Amino acid sequence: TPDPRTHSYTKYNSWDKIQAWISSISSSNPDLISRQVIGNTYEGRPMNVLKIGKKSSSTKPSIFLDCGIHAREWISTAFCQWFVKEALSTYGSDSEMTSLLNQMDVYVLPVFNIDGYDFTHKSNRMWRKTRSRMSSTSCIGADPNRNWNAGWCTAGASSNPCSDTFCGSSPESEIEVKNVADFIRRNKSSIKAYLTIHSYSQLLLFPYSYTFQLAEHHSELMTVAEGASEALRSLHGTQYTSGPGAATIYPAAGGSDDWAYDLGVKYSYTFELRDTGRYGFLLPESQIKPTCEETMLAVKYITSHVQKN
Ligand code: ING
Ligand code: ZN
Repeated sequence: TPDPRTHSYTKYNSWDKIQAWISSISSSNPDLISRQVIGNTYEGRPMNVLKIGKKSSSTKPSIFLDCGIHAREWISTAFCQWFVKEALSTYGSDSEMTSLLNQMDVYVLPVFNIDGYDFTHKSNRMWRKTRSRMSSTSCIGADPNRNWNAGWCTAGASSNPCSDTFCGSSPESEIEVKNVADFIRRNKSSIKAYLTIHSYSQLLLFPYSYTFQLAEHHSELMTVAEGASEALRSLHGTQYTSGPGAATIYPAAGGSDDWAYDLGVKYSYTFELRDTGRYGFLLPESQIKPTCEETMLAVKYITSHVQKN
């Protein structure tokens, strides 16, 4: 495996490069990273979760972070790589990161929808869904952010397999969703926060998206989101809007943050990173660094709050 120091964090890396990076970064940092395969994708690619934190004999409270649920949202996948790099390089010097990794573990899934991500590099840059096949149709894939068992397929989702928001044949029909849901269910007692990274629109969303009803912890979730957005804005002036998904972006059932919240993970957030539409999904590589830097501030704001609560 290549030296992880040669990995570029300011480029949109192919799945092959990210896979090699996952191997090399974990074997180079055995004291802070352990990795586990939580299952394979539809096309058979291994889904690796990196557990980042100081080793402990007992189970630590944890945070789950995923990137790349949607294939074309390349800035999202770039962020998970950036997060891992920053965690390793600032542990021991940055007091916030040191305390986070001493007290908690962060589970990072660098690319959720690997088959789709690979397809956006090789065939269709604007692909969103998984790459699963059904015998009943020639249309391919389901929307992995409409496939969770949270008001499944009741709003802002389609039962047409050819739609970009196809909810799938049943909740967790997509093996990638099933693998992650199983992992979160298995580690439910330790997981205090669920963070999922999408693009674009510059939003910090929280439950609910499947209903306009306010979440039980609405005011705390809103206060934390506003604090995180303010921290993000402090670096480059990038403005974010915070709020529940249904009222802030659009009603959409079957999303991962609503599912995690209803399972009992109180701090459940969906980030929609840069920009607001000038480049959209085609955000230039020159914006990877500033976007990841500002997003780190928001993520650290949330993790600090979770640590205290
Ligand atoms: N946006 C999200 C989507 O899946 C979302 C918005 C968030 C929906 C949370 C449901 C729950 O449509 C993007 N850009 O993917
Ligand atoms: Zn998305």
